[in-house]
Amino acid sequence: MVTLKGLELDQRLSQILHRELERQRRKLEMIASENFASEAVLAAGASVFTNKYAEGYPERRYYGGCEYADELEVLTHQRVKKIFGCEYVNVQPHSGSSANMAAYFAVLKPGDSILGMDLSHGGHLTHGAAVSFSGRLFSCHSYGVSKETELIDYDRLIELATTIKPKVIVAGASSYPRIIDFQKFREAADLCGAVLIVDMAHFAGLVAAGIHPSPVPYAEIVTSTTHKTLRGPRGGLILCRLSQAKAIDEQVFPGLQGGPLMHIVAAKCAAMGEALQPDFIDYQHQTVKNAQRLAARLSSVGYRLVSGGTDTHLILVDLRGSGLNGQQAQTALDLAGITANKNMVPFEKESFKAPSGLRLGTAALTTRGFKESDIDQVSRFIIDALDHHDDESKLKKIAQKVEDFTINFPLYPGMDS
Ligand code: DSN
Repeated sequence: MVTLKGLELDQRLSQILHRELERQRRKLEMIASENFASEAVLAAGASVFTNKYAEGYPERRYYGGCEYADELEVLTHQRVKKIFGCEYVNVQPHSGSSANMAAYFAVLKPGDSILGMDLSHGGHLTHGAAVSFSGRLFSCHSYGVSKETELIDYDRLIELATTIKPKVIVAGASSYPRIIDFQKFREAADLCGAVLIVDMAHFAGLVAAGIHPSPVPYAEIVTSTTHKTLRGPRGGLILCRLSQAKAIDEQVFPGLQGGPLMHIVAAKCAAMGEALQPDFIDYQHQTVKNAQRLAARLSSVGYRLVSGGTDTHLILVDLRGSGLNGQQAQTALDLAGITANKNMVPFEKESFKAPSGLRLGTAALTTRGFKESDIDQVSRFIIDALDHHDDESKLKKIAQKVEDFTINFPLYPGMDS
């Protein structure tokens, strides 16, 4: 049982925490946007900064008693700037969505136009999807990938930029497995005088390790989450040029948020400290090698991968023609102890509730120490589960094998009581 001091008498909550820990330990976590934060990151996030109001910014607070909050926020700034080489950073956004909202509000008025990546081609809800605040407040247009290569169609991007003349172009994606060419985005933005915003949430860890090109030299504003490949707490960041700093700060607070979550800033600080260590670079390289191994193994038995493979931490399997859709695949994998998510694939006509794709990522498994040979075994589990997607008893047997295998990779050993 997980023992958290003070929770001894709260049996119901303790049990939920315990079951979630065991779920994470015993299953294969392959959601491309998830990872396992270190115990240090978890400890900082559960620290006494939970108690502190610190509206404002270092040395410009609206509350007393902020001397250590100031020290913490400044240290976090220093670490982020060292990692990404940016001129300015705001570490207060509660999430990637709120980071994107603040970035838009800093440079746009309601009704202004945005050119972002189509959700079904790999973009994110906040890049202009009709159901998100972005699509509701702004006039949104989208670019996508080429039908032939499934890589971003940069010629079409430039064509759209020159005809639509958006105020903002957004680069970045949630299910695009390839490196993004920021120089091309800069060219498109310069052609129409747009501000370039890059949302690097998925690949921020790869950028930190120098595996993916950095958007910082190209974009006026770069947003990110801190919990994906960056392996920190759930939260957001905004990097920007000094010329945007005032507008960004004003939009985060008081524009969108009140008090920052200083305990989460502490956890971001811990994660950034880890990202500055040499083994973080090894970790990111291994994550990509593992994704490429997974891609090779699934391709070798006939699964079609969008764009043919990956340069990053994720792959997107196109299940059309395989006899099952993304929802069926997700359910079968879940029963087999493998956690992943259904996803749209470019140009598909299916509903987003039962799309044709399956997105798989290797960031979390790599944190647990998985190497390529372990990914070979993971691939066999996935193939076996998809082959037997309608055989519940077989899927349960696979789940037992998954657990026997996965439990050998320690996760939070210090949490055992
Ligand atoms: N929802 C996240 C993902 O899974 O990619 C992006 O914010």
